[in-house]
Amino acid sequence: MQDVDLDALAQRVNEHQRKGLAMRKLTLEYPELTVEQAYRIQALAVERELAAGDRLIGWKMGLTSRAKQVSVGVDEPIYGRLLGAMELKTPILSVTGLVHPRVEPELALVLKGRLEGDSITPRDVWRATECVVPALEVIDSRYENFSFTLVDVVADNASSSRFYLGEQGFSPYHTQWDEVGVVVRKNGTVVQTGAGAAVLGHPVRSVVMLAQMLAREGLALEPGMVILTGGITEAVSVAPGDRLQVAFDGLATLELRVE
Ligand code: 0L1
Ligand code: MG
Repeated sequence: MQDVDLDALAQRVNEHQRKGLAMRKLTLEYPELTVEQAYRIQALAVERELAAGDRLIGWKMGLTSRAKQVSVGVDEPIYGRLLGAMELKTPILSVTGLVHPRVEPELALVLKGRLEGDSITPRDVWRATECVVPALEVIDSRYENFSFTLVDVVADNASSSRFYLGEQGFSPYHTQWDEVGVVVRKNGTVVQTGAGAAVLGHPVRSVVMLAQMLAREGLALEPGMVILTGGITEAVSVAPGDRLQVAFDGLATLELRVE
């Protein structure tokens, strides 16, 4: 087993996240890094932001679709941490400080109750949910060419970068979330389509799984937190000048301007 200074790696990841600089995969240098160590690097990198004044406001689940899992060669989703500074208050994305941003439509849950433990059920999730919100996640891998292993991407906070929550929240009982259809248009052309079922069969399962994964670390989902449940379609690359129009059938259409 290689001797690894996890704090030094967290500092490296954090600096690249802050500056929006691409870096080589950690696993090229440390091929024996484990997923557990990668989550530790993620936590240590985020702690640097918290020490600098940011706030943990939620969690994201990533690699929740079979297609994404296959592309990274894994069977299980991953999670990342959402910070206050990541939230776009208006649907305008500046690519300054980003490496190679991509946008994906998601359903976000805003919690009003606490979820803790490995025996959480979908019913527990709904009871603890204030509302469901159509959302856009901007992912941005800090690795060269958006290429990484599971360990690398976990260490890089599951490619977390920015997110935007639509203005209208919906009751958790408003509709069948697995059946919500989504159409993504880029500059007027349809580039992706999908349905809520792309997220582990039903987005609520993503939150159940997140609670289970966090329970292993002694962590819980707290009231007020935002949970990004996972991409409903493949992520779409964006560049300055692009306009995305993302229609969540029967709910809302979100428009994102990229600058
Ligand atoms: O939110 C996501 O599903 C992204 C997880 C990390 C993989 C990627 O960057 O594509
Ligand atoms: Mg995502």
